[in-house]
Amino acid sequence: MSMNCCDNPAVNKKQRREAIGMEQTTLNVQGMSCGHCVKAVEGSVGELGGVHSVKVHLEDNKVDVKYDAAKVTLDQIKETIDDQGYDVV
Ligand SMILES: [Cu+2]
Repeated sequence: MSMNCCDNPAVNKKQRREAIGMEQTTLNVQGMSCGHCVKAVEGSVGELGGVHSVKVHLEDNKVDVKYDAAKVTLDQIKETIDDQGYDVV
């Protein structure tokens, strides 16, 4: 009888759960024009629980967000950007 000793089901299950929960999206955001805007958006969104990373592309009016969909919703992220005074298209 052979044992598959390296296949730890607990570890695999955890990895699978994390992979499923992590979402990546790119938002179109109007009104960002300088480094202050970048800091305002990245700072406020980055402070949300469940947001893994946020990156503003100023010249493209785009914001890349990686987040855990189990902890934060896309609507909450959009609302946070809106609260900073920018328009999510
Ligand atoms: Cu600015």
